[in-house]
Amino acid sequence: MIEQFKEAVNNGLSTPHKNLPSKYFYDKKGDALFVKIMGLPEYYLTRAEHDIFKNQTSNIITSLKLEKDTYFELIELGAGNGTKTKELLKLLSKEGYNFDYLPVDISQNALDNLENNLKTELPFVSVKTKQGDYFEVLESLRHSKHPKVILFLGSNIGNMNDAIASIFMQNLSANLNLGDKLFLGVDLIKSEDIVLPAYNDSQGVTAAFNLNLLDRINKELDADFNRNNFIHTPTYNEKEGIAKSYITSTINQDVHIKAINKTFSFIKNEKIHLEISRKYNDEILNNIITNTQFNIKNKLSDSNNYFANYILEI
Ligand code: AVI
Repeated sequence: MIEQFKEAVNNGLSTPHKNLPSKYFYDKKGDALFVKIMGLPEYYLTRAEHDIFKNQTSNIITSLKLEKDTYFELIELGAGNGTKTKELLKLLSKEGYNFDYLPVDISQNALDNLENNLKTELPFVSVKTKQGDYFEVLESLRHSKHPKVILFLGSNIGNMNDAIASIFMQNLSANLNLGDKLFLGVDLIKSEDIVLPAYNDSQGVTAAFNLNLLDRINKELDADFNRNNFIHTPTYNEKEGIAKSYITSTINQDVHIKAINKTFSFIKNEKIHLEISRKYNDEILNNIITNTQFNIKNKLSDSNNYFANYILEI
């Protein structure tokens, strides 16, 4: 784990266009800051998807063509705290559907918390947590011939560029069988005045979330980044529908990373690219699934039409 982190930091800071992968945002502090982001007034994504789960729950069940007497596995990739999914679990359980809920996460701790919470809140739902990498878990489930519904929510696919997203969808598709479904949450392309503030909130939580990566490098790789010498400078290109997070060096400076045994120089105004948050429409999703067995079957949107959950079927 630490070796991979070291390599990613070294590679990312050794290229002319410096970058650091956003997957490393999520240490303990980063997890807590992300929970805070999800509750920010400017961060509409979580609320919009929750709106769909809360107000269109029966619609979700109908669109997924679930049948009461056919057992299925409901598999959630990157389950988090399951707030949105609970709306669906509640109705499925109340109406007597025959299913197991399989939340998949890399963090056993996140899964334990979710399992305990569900035990008290929804005791009649059968929960089978699966710790591990998404594809390892899917591979292990592949041979069970039970129908599967995969949940991949929260616009998590948006943190992949289009090439990676398309490989991800090909892998996913290769691990599913005819009739299996994917319920995919994506943020929709919309104007800059709505998207940019979501990544540049007035309380500075997103800035802290991004700059926390420098603290993580300091802590885990014994570096001497001074986060006060960097500022959070996100962008959004409305035409392509891509938000990008950068941090910008405010001075000429050198940073030494002991674990890599290397000093990295930053000139004033030099940017480090951290994250991409891709926004979608039908055309972009269709391009991404070109080389897969998936077909788009349906789409549910929130009342503001900010966010969509697509139903894809193999
Ligand atoms: C997890 N992911 C979908 C978030 C997003 O909107 O791209 C991560 C995030 N970055 C800044 N704010 C939220």
